[in-house]
Amino acid sequence: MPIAIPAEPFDFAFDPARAALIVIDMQRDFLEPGGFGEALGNDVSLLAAAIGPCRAALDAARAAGMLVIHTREGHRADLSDAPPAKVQRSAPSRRIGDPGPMGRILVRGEPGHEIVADLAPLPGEPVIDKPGKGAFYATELEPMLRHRGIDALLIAGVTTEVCVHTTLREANDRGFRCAVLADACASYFPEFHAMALRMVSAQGGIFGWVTDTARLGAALQ
Ligand code: TIU
Repeated sequence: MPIAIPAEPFDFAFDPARAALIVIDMQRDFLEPGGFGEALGNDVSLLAAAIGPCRAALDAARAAGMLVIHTREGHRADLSDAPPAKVQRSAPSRRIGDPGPMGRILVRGEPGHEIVADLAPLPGEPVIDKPGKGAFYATELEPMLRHRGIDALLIAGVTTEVCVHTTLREANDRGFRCAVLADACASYFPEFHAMALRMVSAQGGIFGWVTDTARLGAALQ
């Protein structure tokens, strides 16, 4: 049954049976000290605010029987899928692949690459490992959504202006209708978070809709 969630710039209508919640990169590497985010010079504590709302979104989506997909940014141990230009620009303190307190930075299989414990995927929930900022680039995400008849996405995670926005833009160009859950996203730059959200819903919803976990939870009950 289609439902409508209050959102900006206007109600976001979707059928939960044809929608997915995508939780982007809620990994220790971005949220905890000693990982990729801190190596880039960021205060990682700024991202903690998104954990509770992500959990609320997961609880609501799971209870409604919606498809839930998690993503992780990271690279093969030999860095063969890491563009040199990306590795070179990751060097303020430690580079991608360098050893750190949570293992090698942004490398698959290392402790830092894991999703934070509160948001751990449940058995059967797909986890997309992606080498880029967008979740569609060089991954199986698009066929996974098409095969299940998904046409609407609810997007949460970090960071708002980097991996959330890149994924949203990729999804929008592929014809998916997307709503960003504002409180379930966060940035190392609060002003970027605010402006990234405004960019989504401006111009009549140029990239999609903006809503929040309270409005999602109420609509799914
Ligand atoms: N640096 C930053 O803001 N973000 C990333 O590098 N990746 C994600 O957003 N996941």
